[in-house]
Amino acid sequence: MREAFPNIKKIKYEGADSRNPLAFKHYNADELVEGKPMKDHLRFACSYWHTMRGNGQEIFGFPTMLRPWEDWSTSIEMALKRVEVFFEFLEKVGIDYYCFHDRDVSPEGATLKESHQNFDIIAAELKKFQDATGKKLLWGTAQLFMHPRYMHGAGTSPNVEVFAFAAAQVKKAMEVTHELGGEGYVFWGGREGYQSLLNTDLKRELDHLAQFLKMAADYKREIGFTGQLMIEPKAKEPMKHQYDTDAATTLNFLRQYDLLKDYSLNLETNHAQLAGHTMQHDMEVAIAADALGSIDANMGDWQLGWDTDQFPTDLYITTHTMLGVLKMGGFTQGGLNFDSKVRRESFEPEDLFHAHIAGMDTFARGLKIAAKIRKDGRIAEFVKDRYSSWDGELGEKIERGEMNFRELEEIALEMGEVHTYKSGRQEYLETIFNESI
Ligand code: XUL
Ligand code: CO
Repeated sequence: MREAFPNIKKIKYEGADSRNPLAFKHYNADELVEGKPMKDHLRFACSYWHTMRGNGQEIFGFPTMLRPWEDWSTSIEMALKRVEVFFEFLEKVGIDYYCFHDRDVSPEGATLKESHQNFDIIAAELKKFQDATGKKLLWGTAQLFMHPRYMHGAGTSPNVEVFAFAAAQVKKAMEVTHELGGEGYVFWGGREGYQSLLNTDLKRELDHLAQFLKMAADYKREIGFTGQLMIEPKAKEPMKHQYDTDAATTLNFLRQYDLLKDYSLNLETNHAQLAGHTMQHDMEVAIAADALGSIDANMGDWQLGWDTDQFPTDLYITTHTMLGVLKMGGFTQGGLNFDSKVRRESFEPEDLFHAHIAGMDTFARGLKIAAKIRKDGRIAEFVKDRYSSWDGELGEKIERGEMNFRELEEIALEMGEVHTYKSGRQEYLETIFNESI
């Protein structure tokens, strides 16, 4: 096949002064930050669904994307051709990892058996290209939300036959992910929620979802898959309410059903926003529970109430995100997956490059700024000092669980009043943050 992007060569790092639109200004893969190459901190991944399957269609508009290699069909031939185009893209943009849903890469057949067969053909092609290029699968997943059979949910469907069908689809997707050496497997429950509580037995649905996830973890062990299993929270869209609403809700669900030993979280920036949080908030919650597995890197629009999946170009967000990643000691099997799509108006193939370069450069800067903030140390020092009263004998005893209310009352009566307040200095800290940008 002739090249899909004939006018584009491999994207190179040219430094901050470059005016070449098809060059990195900040992402320099092998440059060391805190002693580790940028590429190993960031572990960028490209999502197959947006990059290869996004056509620009939305509720008020037909497809806009110009993709010269596409016939927009669901044929196996087209699915095979897309794999080749995708790896050319990964090579040229310099991204080492990718993520997919079963149905993004291979077409649904007339029966489940046929779908499995299609998937096997494409999986073999993906393997061939992975071996030839050294590109790797960050995570795989099953698409359990587009087909009409999943309109009422998959793991939470009121119809047990749908539950069985979904289980079979996940089983296969996990097998393929394992074959392709995937480092993770994600569950995003787009239909696992409700539109109306009038027709919903919430307790029963949650019990079923937990059973579903337990079986998945058992199967993972059975086939010797060593990738991490992750839940991706999202508050709403497509459903009015989704059970894995945010980091805290999902962690609570996992704890309640004793699943936390087998699952971590794949947090997405735009999803945190839909839950009314910042990404920084959801990351802190996940990191505190030692459960941050991976990140879907994108951003939303605070004026809109839906998932715009924009490429991350907001330096504050990428800096906060990388501060969190550095704080947890870096990714192990996770990474930064661009679950991001070009705007409908950015319809030319070249825009796929501009968009990924923008995201990669913004994250590279976020990483460098985060490292600078950490090296400066004033913010960390301030936080440490803010809690310094806890470092005395009383604080340590409380933290060790060696005090009770009676003893604390005695101490408080003796004190009469608290006299040691300190300012929170938020504005000062925000200024230090800005100084590093
Ligand atoms: C949808 C979303 C999904 C998951 C994978 O909002 O983020 O693409 O990342 O199913
Ligand atoms: Co996502």
